[in-house]
Amino acid sequence: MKSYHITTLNDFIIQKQKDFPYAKGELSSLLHHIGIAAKMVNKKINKAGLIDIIGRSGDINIHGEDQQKLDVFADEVFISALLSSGECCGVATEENENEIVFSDSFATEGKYIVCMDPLDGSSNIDYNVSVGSIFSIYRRLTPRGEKVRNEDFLQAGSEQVAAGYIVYGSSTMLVYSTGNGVNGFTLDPSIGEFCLSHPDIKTPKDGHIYSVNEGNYIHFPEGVKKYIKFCQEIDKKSGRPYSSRYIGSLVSDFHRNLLKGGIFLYPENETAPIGKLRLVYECNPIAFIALQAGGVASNGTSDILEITPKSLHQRSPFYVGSENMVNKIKSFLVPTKLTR
Ligand code: AHM
Ligand code: MG
Repeated sequence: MKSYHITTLNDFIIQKQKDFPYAKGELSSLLHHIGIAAKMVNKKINKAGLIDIIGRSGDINIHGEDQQKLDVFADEVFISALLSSGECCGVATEENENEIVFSDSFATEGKYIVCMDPLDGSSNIDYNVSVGSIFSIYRRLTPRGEKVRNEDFLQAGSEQVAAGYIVYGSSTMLVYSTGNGVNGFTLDPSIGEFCLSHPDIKTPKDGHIYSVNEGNYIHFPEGVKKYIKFCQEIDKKSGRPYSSRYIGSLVSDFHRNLLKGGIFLYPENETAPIGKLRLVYECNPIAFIALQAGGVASNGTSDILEITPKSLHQRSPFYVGSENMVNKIKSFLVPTKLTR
């Protein structure tokens, strides 16, 4: 008989909770609420071409960039979902200069803080290109019952309890890890549920894809230029150079490379001297997923997860993906760093 069994995100979260006998379901509830918010954002993104939502909201965010209407919507939806979970006592997002501290008595008891990029790659929305949401969950440092402080949000990425992303692509997927492997769920729009589609994702040790904004080539450090030239040489095994693939949407570029094998790099360059991507809510959660899937993430000299952030919106160079590829670029970067 044909089996109709599916495992939904919620089934999976509950099954996993049973693996931890002392778990009280707080993290499960938080993940469940992130899943709900993701469905709301997904619905809005799907309608972006149909209703008058495409385009700029007219506001400039704290980084001086135009805010898209969907940026604002996604920010509000995720923050409300996290507040109503009752398990989260504060949130830091790309769209807000300072952390948002939940002050009602219910939320101040929450055990977790969340750092998020609610809608990454949003400049792509007008052109129907995939975008994503990225999240990172930490245990609070301040005692429960008190208001959380800035330092709660400035923990090294190695302290993450869970992290994940949603990619709003040709289908919508939620990928997350609680530190025990990586699992991916595809949204079935007919039933409105994320269904387990990619259990226990392992990224290939090696790959043939490099993802970088090559338009910045002349501004890159010498080591990065040399690595790009290396990628363009004939690979002995395949008989062809590596493939260059760059969407310009971190979640989508990373997701493809996670499944196929590859490297994503956003180095420091003359126009972005410390890199572009944000350590706390872009690099750290993506690095957590990469490591859980068997990959590597570095800023060129240090493991991303070992860096203690000094500020919420700190930027970092970012090299992430298949182990052999990231190690290869690091071997190009080291001598360059020493001589610069
Ligand atoms: P955003 O957070 O303002 O959307 O910017 C982050 C995005 C990433 O998704 C992507 O990897 C990168 O910026 C692309 O930058 P560039 O256009 O400089 O290549
Ligand atoms: Mg972003």
